[in-house]
Amino acid sequence: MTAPAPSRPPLTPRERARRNKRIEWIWTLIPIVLVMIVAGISTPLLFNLDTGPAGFGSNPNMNVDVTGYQWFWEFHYTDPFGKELTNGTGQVFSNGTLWVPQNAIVWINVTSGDVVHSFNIPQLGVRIDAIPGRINHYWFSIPAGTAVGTQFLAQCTEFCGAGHYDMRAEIVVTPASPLLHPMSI
Ligand SMILES: [Cu+2]
Repeated sequence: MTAPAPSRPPLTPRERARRNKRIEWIWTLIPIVLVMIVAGISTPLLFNLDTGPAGFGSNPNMNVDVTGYQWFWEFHYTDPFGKELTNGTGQVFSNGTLWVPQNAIVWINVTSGDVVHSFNIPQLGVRIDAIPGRINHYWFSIPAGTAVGTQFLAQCTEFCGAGHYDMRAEIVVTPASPLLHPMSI
């Protein structure tokens, strides 16, 4: 018969408390540091949603009122001061096609004329609800290097009735222009 292996003497309450404290500090401080890193990265991006991307002031800006109807999208163009933009023939609205200059920051004010819709341009990362009686703001820009004439597809992503499947629009890239005449392609 062999003697049992000698076991370590049990920790005193004071030793146990000291060790617990060390691990408590470790698993408190590491998450705090991680949360601060995530917050530091994401906070400016959150503000960008409201103010536009950093350095956008050097680009021309345009506002587009986007209104969803059963079952089409209507676009109404203005400059940053509310002046209507036209193609020279007095046209300030377009249906089904949104003309966007290459270098513009496009601010969209999205609403609906009837039921709830949702304006979605998957390739540009745009998705925002169109709700009657409410205006939702968002912005997007055309990625650098995109050729004139490139088209992006927009579509309604909120089921809104029989014609929902065909409630699309094209975003067409026009030459960069400080004149902000988005329809004169
Ligand atoms: Cu719809």
